[in-house]
Amino acid sequence: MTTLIDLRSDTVSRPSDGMRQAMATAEVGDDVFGDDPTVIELEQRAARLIGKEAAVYVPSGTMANLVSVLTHTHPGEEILLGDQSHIFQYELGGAARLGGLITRTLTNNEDGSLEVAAISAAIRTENLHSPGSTLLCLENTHNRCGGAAIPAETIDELCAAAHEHGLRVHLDGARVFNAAAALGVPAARITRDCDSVSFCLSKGLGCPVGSLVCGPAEFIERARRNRKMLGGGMRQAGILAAAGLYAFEHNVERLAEDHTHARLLADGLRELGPFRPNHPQTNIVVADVVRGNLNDWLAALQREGVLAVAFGAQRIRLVTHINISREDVDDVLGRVQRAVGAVAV
Ligand code: TLP
Repeated sequence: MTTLIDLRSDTVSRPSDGMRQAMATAEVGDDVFGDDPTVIELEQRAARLIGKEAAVYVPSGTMANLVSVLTHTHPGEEILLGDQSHIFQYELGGAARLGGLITRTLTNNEDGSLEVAAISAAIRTENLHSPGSTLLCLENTHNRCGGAAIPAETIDELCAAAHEHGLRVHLDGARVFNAAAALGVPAARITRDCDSVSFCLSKGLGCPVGSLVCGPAEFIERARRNRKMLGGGMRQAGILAAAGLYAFEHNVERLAEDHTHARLLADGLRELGPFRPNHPQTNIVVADVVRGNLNDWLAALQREGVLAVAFGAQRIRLVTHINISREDVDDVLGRVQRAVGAVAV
């Protein structure tokens, strides 16, 4: 029987035995009362790693972004964000629906960055007719831009452009530790000039659940109220937070392996012919299907036991993660080669 190789996302990664053990033995309290020692420790360590004063633990990356956006803004204001950003593409318009915000998109460059000139041109000052722009949202690594790792200096420049006009900056750093590994700098260097940062434990770091919002202590206190309002206050959450502490110890250093695997996968796919893959900097391979139809490919791959997702009209995404070995990559390429025969190309 062929084993399933699941490359739909790094979110599919399963907690290891060691992580489950850490969870099973975690000390807990009631985190809404603020007395779960494991959550407190996770938040303190997260804040230190990201280089901010404080952090708050939330159930998901989507909630982390929404809590951050709500905490920075007031209804009726305008936020600027990339047209390929996760907040704009995949978060169901939460900023507009729950925050009463205008979401104004700027074109993302292929490397996930934005143009400084486009930011300056888009910023509006509040007056009788116009809403004021108050927040810029960035993303690093950039998911829809093929997991691009945006250099710290570029983030600095974008932050400076926003700060010059009084806007604050939120970084969706769901995969910021992948960016740090790819760029060879500490995560805190990348996030240095951002006012708030969210990152996920449940992706490359291999936890079953959880994200953190990091920022100044006063901001995080207000963020806690928004988390509660959204229903994200959890009780004996130390059971979950223990997975995060385990991941900081065991699963950060190894992220570079996932990046090597993604590069090997992209190189192999390129040689096969029907795909035009990116040159992945991190763990996300996006490949344009240049021969055959996307849905036929997804079905043929599934028959071979390889799971991937559609990422555009003729684009496929495959993500490497902690449960994908070097042998799995070779296996995937063999299976894709077999699928070539099944798809009319
Ligand atoms: N991304 C998921 C899908 O929603 C596309 C994935 O499989 O990549 N920011 C970024 C940059 C993300 O990629 C994601 C998840 C989130 C935020 C949201 O995180 P969750 O899924 O925990 O709400």
